[in-house]
Amino acid sequence: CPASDIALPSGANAEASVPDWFTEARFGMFIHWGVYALAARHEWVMTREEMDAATYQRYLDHFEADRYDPRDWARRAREAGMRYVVITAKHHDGFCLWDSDLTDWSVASTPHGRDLLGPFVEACRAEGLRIGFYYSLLDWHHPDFTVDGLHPLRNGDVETLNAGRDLTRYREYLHGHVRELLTRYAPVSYLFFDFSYSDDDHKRDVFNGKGAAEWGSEELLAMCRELQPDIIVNDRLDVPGDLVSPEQYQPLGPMTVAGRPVPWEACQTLNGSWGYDRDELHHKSPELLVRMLVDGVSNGGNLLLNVAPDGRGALPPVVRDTLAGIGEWMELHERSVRGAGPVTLPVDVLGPSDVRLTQRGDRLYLHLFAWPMRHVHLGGLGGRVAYAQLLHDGSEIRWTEADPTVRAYGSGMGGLPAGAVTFELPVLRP
Ligand code: FHN
Repeated sequence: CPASDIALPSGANAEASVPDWFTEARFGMFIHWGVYALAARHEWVMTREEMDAATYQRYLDHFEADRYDPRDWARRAREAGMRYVVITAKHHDGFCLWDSDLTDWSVASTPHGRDLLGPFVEACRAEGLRIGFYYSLLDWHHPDFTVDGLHPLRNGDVETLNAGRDLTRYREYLHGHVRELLTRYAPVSYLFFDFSYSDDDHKRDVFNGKGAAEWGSEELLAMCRELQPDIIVNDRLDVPGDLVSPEQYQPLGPMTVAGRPVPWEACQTLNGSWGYDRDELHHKSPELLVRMLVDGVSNGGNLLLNVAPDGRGALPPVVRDTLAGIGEWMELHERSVRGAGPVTLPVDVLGPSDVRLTQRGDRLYLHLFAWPMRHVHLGGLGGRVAYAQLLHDGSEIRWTEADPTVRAYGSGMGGLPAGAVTFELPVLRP
């Protein structure tokens, strides 16, 4: 697939790199959870319905999280094949899942009352998962965060509201929060900042947008690296980060900056909503999600798949079933994505387009998205293919140099887990 060279976005740089654990993992869990789960209609409910703090307070007053079980979340993430987890420590509403020293707008001021991040981190580490925090740069509750075009109070008397607000104080709060997260819950492997909106005049003019200057991004990034030298920071601080972070789309090819492949991670929802939405019924199938994972790996990217626990802290049944479905495929096909990436061998696929190739070492993986079987001819490999088999059951696929076409017939292919049918082709070194 042609590399999709991208203009240098604010958060990507030609020197972007990530530690091996990230590309080895290839698959992570995103968790959007906060008091907005009680509203059960959107994580932006505070601003979409222009709620002031007094109105939004009802969600804090009823946040019991009595079914919160991070060990269940962590176990299901691992069984689905995920190897890192990124949770919304603070979203745009400013509500903190931990008992911060810097604000009372946190879980400490709810009926639940206890730190949520500590048990979460402990449960994830017990499952061998890397820890990531999502932290919103926006804060629609903080008294020094200036009212802009996205703020819940944007239609009020903005000039009067902003008269007493001092972004310098907010910047100190923001940096203090990140320091709390990186010290209280160390080691933290990944920080997902979200989001800057100043990279064009429209965003500045319409939204009175905010970016690196308002966040103090250079200084913030330096502090993160001082506290956690190996941490991954995404590209939404409005300064170069360690990876590119496509939002709900799959790049058409390897992402390159100045012609050099850069690490990237697509974040995707299960159903179009990041936060718990009681009425959102259109969930992506395990089959589609497996294909998104394979598609991303074939282009050198990770998939960060979002789940949204409900207002009591439970994963909804459809989420549990979807994760289990992905896990069934991963159990049989894990080595075709874990630590795998784009094909470097000089192979070309002659046949249907619903095919992806991944490679790990000297093993080539041919993923067929459409079933029943297709004939797929892999040109350019010739006699270098030592053997060919179906990955899920190790059954041989007859392969000859004279006829390097993958064929598998038979009704015996029933009962395969949803997703891609994958062939493994050990390739002798060139
Ligand atoms: O506004 C947020 C949104 O709620 C969600 O957190 C996503 C996740 O990447 N980020 C922003 C939208 O791009």
